[in-house]
Amino acid sequence: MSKFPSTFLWGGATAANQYEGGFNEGGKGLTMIDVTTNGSHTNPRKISWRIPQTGETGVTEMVFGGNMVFPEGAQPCVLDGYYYPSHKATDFYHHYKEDIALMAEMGFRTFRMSISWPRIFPDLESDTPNEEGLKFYDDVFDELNKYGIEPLVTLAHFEIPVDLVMKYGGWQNRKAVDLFVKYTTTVLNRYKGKVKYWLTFNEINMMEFMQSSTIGVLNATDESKAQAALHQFLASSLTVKAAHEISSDYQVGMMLCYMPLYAETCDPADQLFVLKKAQEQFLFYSDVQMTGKYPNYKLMEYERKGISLKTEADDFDIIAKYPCDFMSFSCYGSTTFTTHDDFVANGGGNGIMGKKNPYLEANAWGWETDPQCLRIALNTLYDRYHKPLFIVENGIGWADVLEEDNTVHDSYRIDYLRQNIRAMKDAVLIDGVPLMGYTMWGCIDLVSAGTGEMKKRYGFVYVDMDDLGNGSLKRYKKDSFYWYKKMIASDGEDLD
Ligand code: BGP
Repeated sequence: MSKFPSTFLWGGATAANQYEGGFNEGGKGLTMIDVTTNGSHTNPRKISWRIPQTGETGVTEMVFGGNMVFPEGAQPCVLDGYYYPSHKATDFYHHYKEDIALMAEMGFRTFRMSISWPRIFPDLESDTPNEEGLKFYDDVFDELNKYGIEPLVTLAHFEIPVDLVMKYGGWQNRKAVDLFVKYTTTVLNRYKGKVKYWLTFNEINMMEFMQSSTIGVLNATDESKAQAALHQFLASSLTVKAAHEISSDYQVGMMLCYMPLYAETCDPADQLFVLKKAQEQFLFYSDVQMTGKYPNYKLMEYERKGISLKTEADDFDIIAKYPCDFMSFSCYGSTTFTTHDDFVANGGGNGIMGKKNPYLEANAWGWETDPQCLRIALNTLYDRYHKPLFIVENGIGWADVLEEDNTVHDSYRIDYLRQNIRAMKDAVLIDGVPLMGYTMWGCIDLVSAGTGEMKKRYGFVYVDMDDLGNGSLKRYKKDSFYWYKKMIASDGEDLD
């Protein structure tokens, strides 16, 4: 047998904050990404702010793996003179019909997208959702259903409302749980019959590396991160509960940023280091969301650090009773660590920085591609949780070139996909891992989350737009478009 089952959900993935645009249309409220400027591989994105009392304005760098310090009283806001890529993004808001037709042409069976929370509740406190926002997603789901494409909907993908951050201090405040569950219950009720698959928090563990757009805790500490994590676990479990009550068709997944971690040497110290890293920054989040239980290693860590979680009586029961139905994850490559003196974090990757792996190649942003990462990831995660898996992000960013005849020859992307899908196939057809589907990240070109650039492109479809938002927004099919279409039509058999 060399084919995937015909029910396998092939598709592509996007997120509102990088793709949707229309940031001030249809009554949408502001998110933290809407006040985040563009940047590059070497120049970090920045969050702009104003101090209302003094009128002083400025920007603070978004630092991966570190905290951001804002001046006293600073309020994130949009300022003149800066470029904010999310405002237009690649304008799914006005192009959804054209884009969905392109997805259908490739044979997509699923499309991962996110709902922007402040498009539904621009006023977080209100009990009345924004009908125009609800209607937009109704139209999108109807369009997908017209082609038999199953929506896979992320409820929170870096679309954190500015009000949540400024009024409540983000997810460290328990109030975030109620506000979020009000929003998720609203959309779960509204889209019953149109959507089956939901994801709660995109890359929930990304709060380890980047806090402003995930938990909205500016200047986070270990304690506030721990509290925010508890609140997101609770909100996720309450969403699972609501989903199951609303429709027996609903399946709710968690979403982890995952990558195999390698020890550089067979020195036991390196091996232990990698094991602890994997627990602390990755598997803790899936351990809780998939098993419903806080692992001992984390509880002991909290004790050592003097962190005591503020909880209410039923919190741990709720988390235990409503774990996620399936596990989804992103995986772009792997990361290598060593404890040896010469360790330098010179290898790039999604959030976590390790050491360059001499066996692997990297793209222009330093992200190493690893032809075996999906097979290793799928086996590791299935061995740990024994629940169905879904790969909801995988792909390669590249500075694609649109030729004069409007073609894009992205053979590097085809090579990447061929290798990655082959490894995924081995995990499914040789190792027997139950996998629901595969959605390639950024199927239509969109803005990079890390750098805010357009030139770090992932798509099967090129969108004419540059790093400063200039361009016609016209769509062009790349060579990989035809490759993916052929591959899906053969149920993954034809990888040539
Ligand atoms: C993941 C995010 C996505 C996406 C992707 C690629 O962490 O979930 O939103 O952006 O990484 O990263 P980048 O856009 O920085 O290349």
